[in-house]
Amino acid sequence: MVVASPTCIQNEKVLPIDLPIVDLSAERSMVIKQIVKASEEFGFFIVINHGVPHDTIIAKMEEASFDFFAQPMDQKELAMPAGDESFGYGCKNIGINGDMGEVEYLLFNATIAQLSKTISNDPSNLSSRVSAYIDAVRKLACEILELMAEGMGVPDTLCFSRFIREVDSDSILRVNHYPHNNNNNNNNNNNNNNKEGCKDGTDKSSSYNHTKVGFGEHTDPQILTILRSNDVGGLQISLGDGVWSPVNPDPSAFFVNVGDLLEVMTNGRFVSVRHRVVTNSYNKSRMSIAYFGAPPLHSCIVAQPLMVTPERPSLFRPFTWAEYKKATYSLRLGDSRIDLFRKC
Ligand code: GA4
Repeated sequence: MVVASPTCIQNEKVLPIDLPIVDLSAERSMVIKQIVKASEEFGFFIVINHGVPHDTIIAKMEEASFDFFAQPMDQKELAMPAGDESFGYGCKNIGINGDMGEVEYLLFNATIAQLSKTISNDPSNLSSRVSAYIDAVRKLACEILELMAEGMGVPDTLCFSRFIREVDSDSILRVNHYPHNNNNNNNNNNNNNNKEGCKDGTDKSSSYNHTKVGFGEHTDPQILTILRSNDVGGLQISLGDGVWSPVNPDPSAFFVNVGDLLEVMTNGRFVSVRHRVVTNSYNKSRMSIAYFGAPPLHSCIVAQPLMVTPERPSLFRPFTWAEYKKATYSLRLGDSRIDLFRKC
């Protein structure tokens, strides 16, 4: 439901709307209906009463992440990717094709065995907190994917979640730290005591004094994303035609994005949501943690047979996740990858 008229930010329309909220503790058949409706309409919904423990999992992960980003740059740089690796610390550069954002981040391979390699200097025991966090959000992602399959009437309700349950699933965890946008740099957030900018020749204190893109618009290539942030906003989802809806921050909730692969597996019934993060005018950093549930590299991605009918023939050609991932990394952040796999 529309609650406000559009306002212009950087020549684009921002239209706050009520985004779907799903209470996972509510009656099952209602939860299923809400999830399916939201995935078809927006490819996005907010999950509350999700069962992931706050104190032992979420708060510990967030605390260790803030500790990591608060370190001096030379310490953070020890976690920069080596060689062909893409996991580890990054600052402003997103991907390998020149995309930039007002963000620093940590990327983890969500395969447990890989975690300890990412961070060698790990004073706050970040790696073990990451493992516990991944375990919890993977379970949540599986639960949601199984509810989705049930809601679509698919007899094999594990048809989507099976991919991310595999031990060699190519899932990723990303921790994004968006330094705040105010220019007096008074650091009233204790967790943001890193005064050193990224080593790209820019001065962070002067480059953060007006709204900028924190993480440019894109869809997530994987199956499902489970995102959580602190109480600082910035996330916006696309409503189409250049209109964006801000997502109110809610640290007690998870934000769920349908990814490209789920759009393909539902033969276009669920939509992969375009989203972005803009820098905020809060006097505090935004910290978001995103789990991207992906299949193993060799998995063949094809629409569920039930979703292909004479009236709705299959929209995409079959492909492997490895093929899709290769296409993803050959393109810019905002490019549409899914279109490359559409049947003519
Ligand atoms: C967007 C979603 C995830 O953050 C990510 C990103 C990845 C990266 O940062 O390395 C990509 C981007 C994301 C899609 C297009 C390519 C690859 C940056 C980029 C320009 C980790 C992912 O899987 O795809």
